[in-house]
Amino acid sequence: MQNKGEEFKLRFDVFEGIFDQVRNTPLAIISIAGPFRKGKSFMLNLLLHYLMEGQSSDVYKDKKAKIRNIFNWRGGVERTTVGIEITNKPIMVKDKSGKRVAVFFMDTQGMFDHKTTGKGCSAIFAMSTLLSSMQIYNLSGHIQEDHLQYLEIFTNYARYAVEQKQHANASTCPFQGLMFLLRNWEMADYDFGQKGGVEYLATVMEEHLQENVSVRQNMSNSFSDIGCTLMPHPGNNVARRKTAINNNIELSDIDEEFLDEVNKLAKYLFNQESLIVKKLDGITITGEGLIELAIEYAKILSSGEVPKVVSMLQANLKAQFIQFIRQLETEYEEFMDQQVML
Ligand SMILES: Nc1nc2c(ncn2[C@@H]2O[C@H](COP(=O)(O)OP(=O)(O)OP(=O)(O)O)[C@@H](O)[C@H]2O)c(=O)[nH]1
Ligand SMILES: [Mg+2]
Repeated sequence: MQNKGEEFKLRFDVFEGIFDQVRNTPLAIISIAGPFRKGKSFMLNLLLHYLMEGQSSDVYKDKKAKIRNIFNWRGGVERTTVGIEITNKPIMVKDKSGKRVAVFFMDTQGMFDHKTTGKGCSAIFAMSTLLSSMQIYNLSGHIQEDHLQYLEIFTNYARYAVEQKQHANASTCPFQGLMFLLRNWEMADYDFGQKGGVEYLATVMEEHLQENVSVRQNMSNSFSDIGCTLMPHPGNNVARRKTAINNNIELSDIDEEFLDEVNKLAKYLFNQESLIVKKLDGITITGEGLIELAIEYAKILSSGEVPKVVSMLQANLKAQFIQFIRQLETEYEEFMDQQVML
């Protein structure tokens, strides 16, 4: 998907060419999204390394091994990834029942990059959520309430597209995996990895303030499998690198502790037991199905009818206004019921 100002255009020829190779094969599509300049592309390259080097626990042990720059990454403040990029060749893994599944990776333009509008950010997040089986929400530090509020706005954008196509069934979540990936985790009260992440996420989800409840409900109603992983800092050889684009990095440049957690995350994402295969309404989607979905969704998201998200402040004001009107309606109905009973 290419970025033309705030408009995003699906390069249909490229998309079809990629998924035509796996027309009848189930898919696992790993997407990463979140604020710009937070190591998204770098992480995808490390996860790809796991699959390309044979999926063993030793893939991060050969310190001289270079990490391929499949997705461009670099240091500095300027945004790097633009639009949505997808790997053009499938990597085959097996699901629980031993069936072949084609894995693809999807990198996205970082949000809030000074050059993209609210609508543009929403379209990217929505499209990558719609097409993936696992959306990694990449954030630095801990989860703040505004991270969840943005997630709700962007997810609603994606839900809108699904609902337009009547793919949403009230009893099922339209989307599958959502993994909060918290980079540079420093808080000593939760351990790195998924165990600490899930415990920490449980405390975040516990919020009972009325204003914050709907954000959490919306998340649980949208994604069927929500997880969280706490990542250590990768070390200054990575973080302070003033790389030119495409400069190779060796495993020896990356902190051991960080690589251990990447290894665990990769195992979780691609292991037969926990692999999430792309489904919609409970039906497995193959390459052919994904091509059709992409065309439909691209049409909906680029049509003028999509609700316009200008800024979170405006969206919040609108949500509060709707809440206020609903409250008035309830009060009015209660009042009328009492009048009838009198
Ligand atoms: N502190 C820190 N830096 C990281 C981490 N992972 C990668 N980096 C560095 O962050 C910088 C940006 O990495 P990218 O992978 O290009 O980040 P991105 O999120 O894809 O950036 P955009 O495409 O511009 O949104 C690079 O210098 C990386 O070396 C991390 O976990 N912590
Ligand atoms: Mg990037």
